[in-house]
Amino acid sequence: MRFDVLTIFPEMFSANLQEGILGRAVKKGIVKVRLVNIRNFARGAHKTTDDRPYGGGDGMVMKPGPIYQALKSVDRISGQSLVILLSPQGQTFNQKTAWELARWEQIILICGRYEGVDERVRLTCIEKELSIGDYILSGGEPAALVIMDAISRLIPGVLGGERSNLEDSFEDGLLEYPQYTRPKVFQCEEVPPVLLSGDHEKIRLWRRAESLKRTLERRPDLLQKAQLTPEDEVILAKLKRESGPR
Ligand code: 4FV
Repeated sequence: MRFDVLTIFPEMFSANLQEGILGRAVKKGIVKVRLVNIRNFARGAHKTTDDRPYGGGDGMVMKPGPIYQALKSVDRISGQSLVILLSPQGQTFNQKTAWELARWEQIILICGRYEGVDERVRLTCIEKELSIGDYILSGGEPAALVIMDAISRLIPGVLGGERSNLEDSFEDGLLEYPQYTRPKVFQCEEVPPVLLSGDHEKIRLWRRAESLKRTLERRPDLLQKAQLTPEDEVILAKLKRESGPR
């Protein structure tokens, strides 16, 4: 997977591309990241990348030219690359989108700043628009990092032997079950005995019930979309009986 990131703050990515799972994937060459500084494509002595909005109003808008030229500088893998603008007006990013995007060879991410980008950037450059959530960031860079991290975990070889992403939250549409590690007792709180039993079937059932319980309590909206087995339906019915009318 190759990410090309168009930004006026390339240095905001350095640490994330050296540390953790994403950093290791970059070191292993499984994930390639190219940072393109939009300011290098700005004209004038001050290389301005923003200007005042036509029609008045607060704040500044990113100029279309430097973004357009920066994008033209990227060598695209034909038929295998997708240009994405990060903005609050985009489709909300989730695990399903991450799987869809992980199938591309090259993802080009455009990070807005200020009040956003000139609308003609959308008309001339953008193939997809994504939002990481209904809140306003000061720039698209944090959103680009979120998306690069979530997609990279799905690339074969990125998650070492220590785990697979198949048990992650949302993989099967449910929230993940509670996790425990040593010590057996912490702050007078004991690890659930079933997890110490060595009975893998009992452990599987307990974890599934905990996932369903947590999802029912915290994100009942997810249950509508989740792929539930007949066994899940039995557990869920029991949970609903126990928790009483909502
Ligand atoms: C955002 C989001 C976001 C809006 C104006 C950057 C900011 C500024 N991007 N998901 N939420 N972007 O708030 O992706 O340009």
